[in-house]
Amino acid sequence: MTRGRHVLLTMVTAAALAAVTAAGAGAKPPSGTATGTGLVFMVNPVQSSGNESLVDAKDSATAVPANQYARVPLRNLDGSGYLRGRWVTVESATGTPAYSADGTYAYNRHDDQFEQVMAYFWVNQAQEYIQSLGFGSTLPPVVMQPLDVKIDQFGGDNSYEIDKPYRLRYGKGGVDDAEDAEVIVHEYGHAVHASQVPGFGTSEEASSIGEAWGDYLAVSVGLDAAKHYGWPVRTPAACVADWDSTSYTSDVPHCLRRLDSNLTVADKTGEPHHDGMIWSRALWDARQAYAALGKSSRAFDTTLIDAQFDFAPDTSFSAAAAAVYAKALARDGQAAASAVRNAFAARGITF
Ligand SMILES: [Ca+2]
Ligand SMILES: [Ca+2]
Ligand SMILES: [Ca+2]
Ligand SMILES: [Zn+2]
Repeated sequence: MTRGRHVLLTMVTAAALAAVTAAGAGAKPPSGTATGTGLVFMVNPVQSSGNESLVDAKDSATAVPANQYARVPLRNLDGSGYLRGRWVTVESATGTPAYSADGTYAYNRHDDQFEQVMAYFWVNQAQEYIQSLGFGSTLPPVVMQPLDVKIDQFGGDNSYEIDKPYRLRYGKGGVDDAEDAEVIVHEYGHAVHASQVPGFGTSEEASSIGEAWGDYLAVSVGLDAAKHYGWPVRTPAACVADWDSTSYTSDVPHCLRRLDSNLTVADKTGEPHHDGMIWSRALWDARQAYAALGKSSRAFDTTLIDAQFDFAPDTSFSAAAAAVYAKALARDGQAAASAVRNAFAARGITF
């Protein structure tokens, strides 16, 4: 099911991140800062249409109906005409870089520039979501720097984050990875952890938490955007990468992974993408439990991200769960904290 995806992941070095963060801190936006518009998928076209029969058809423009694109604002552009801005800088090793003198970036999926627009919009969206929770204002910043994003025709069906230079790379195997916002934001999730805890992910359980968090953030940012823009969600909310996974899954609904598996620690295999589904299910359950208590998913996400600052680079599930519990208790009260404890306990994670 995981097909080796993201196995090339390594982490940002603390020094590299600190250097870029310091350079970006306090810098004023350039005078040409502008909001453009672009066409993007509404997370992904399987999720927005509910049509599990959509196929890549060799990147054909007509494989996805025109009504599965949405016109969105592209915020925080630097005014250069390229997809460069405060929170993301798009590079492409495939095709001409998107350029617009009037801020309009309307491409279809067959155009190399479409993935560039997707990457710009969704990385910016993820950073804006995290900031909307208070990170970078009332809470410490998370990433908060222009991230280099490269769209790369390197053949495999894989995307990853690398540390020299600090950037995200999206491959073009099967459905182009950057045609699915859940793949884009999953990778951004690794940058989040690297920003919060330099070197995060040195134990198998920490790596699993990294994969789980990427999946969870991808779904959470996508659902938040869908709510904000009024986009339909016609596949199970817990399904990750509904569109990218059509290239390599036969079961319907197509999902790279899900947040609602029944895995527990008894099912561990030692493979982080697999074992991450233990952790992501606990996050998903805690999110629902917050809702049952009248607390928002934003409240849970704030608590979760804040707790992640306290994770050791080589954390165990147990120690990380205890950190989430402590943060929930401090921020949201005993009932919320107990719900968090129960969600982890149901996965066999106790502390
Ligand atoms: Ca494409
Ligand atoms: Ca792909
Ligand atoms: Ca999805
Ligand atoms: Zn990953």
